Amino acid sequence: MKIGHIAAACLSLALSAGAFAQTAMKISISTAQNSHQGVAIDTFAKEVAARTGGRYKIETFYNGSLGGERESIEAVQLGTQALAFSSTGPVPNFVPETKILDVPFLFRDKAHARAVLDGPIGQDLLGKFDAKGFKALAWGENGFRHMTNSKRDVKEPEDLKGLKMRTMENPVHIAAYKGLGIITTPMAFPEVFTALQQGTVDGQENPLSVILSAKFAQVQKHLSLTGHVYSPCIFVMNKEMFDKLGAADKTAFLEAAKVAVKANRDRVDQDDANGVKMLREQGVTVIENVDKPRFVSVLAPVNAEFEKQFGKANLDKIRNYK
Ligand code: EAX
Repeated sequence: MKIGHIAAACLSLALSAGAFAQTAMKISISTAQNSHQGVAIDTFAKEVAARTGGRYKIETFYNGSLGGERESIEAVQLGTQALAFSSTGPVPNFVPETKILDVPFLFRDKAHARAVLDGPIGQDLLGKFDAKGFKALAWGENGFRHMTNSKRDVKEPEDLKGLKMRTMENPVHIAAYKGLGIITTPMAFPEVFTALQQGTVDGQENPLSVILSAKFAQVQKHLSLTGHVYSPCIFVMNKEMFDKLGAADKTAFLEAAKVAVKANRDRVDQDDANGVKMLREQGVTVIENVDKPRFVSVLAPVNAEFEKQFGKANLDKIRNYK
């Protein structure tokens, strides 16, 4: 072989090695693969691979196998994990501005919440993550949260008095549930099933998507469709890792997150449509006619506190968003 041929062979080898160079990045969720969050990260992984010609491989982890949501977000901030898809439960501990989204009875329905998150208010909040070491790629969805317990039917707030319930590690939730007379026990999600099973807590609250995928029907006999708070999800990425991407790859990651959110929301809609029937078949008593106005009026003092903390004008901006 002539020198020129060897050089050409080396070059083509280098090029093909370059073409196959693959960067692996981890993403995690606390729910099962067969869930609205599993659909989100599976779709994201597929879309990133397709949009970067396989140069980025997103490795997916389910069921809190890399840690609970707070631990995952911490890992993303530190850069020991590239990405996470999480509810906003522990997020205010990192980006306090997001607290406002978890105020009870703030959103009328999912369409309202999605419009706010996809509009200027939500996009502005995504920008607040930058200063904390994150690139927030997109808002996703966990869903409207409902209460379950092992003790009794809950139709009005008075029925909650003295119930010991697991809450997320979210200061807004904790304040509100205390206002409803609940004995609050903040806990990371991977511990919840066992805590319910062993009776450490009587109940918990989560969207139907989570109640179904976590198989809570095995340990909770009463569900009330309280819809007391909308629970967003979010795609977060380590900021340095995002900043290192080329312009086209940045777009690929952002677009992949958008497609993933669509799949995620579609699955929440599907779970909301089928969940009650499925849970009844699994032996859960479902109270659909919850006295919501009563919940809102019992929460009035806590709400006044939130209006002071977040500004009534800011809350109204979300409430009245069209
Ligand atoms: O993100 O911690 C919770 O209750 C969350 O809703 C759940 O892990 C799904």
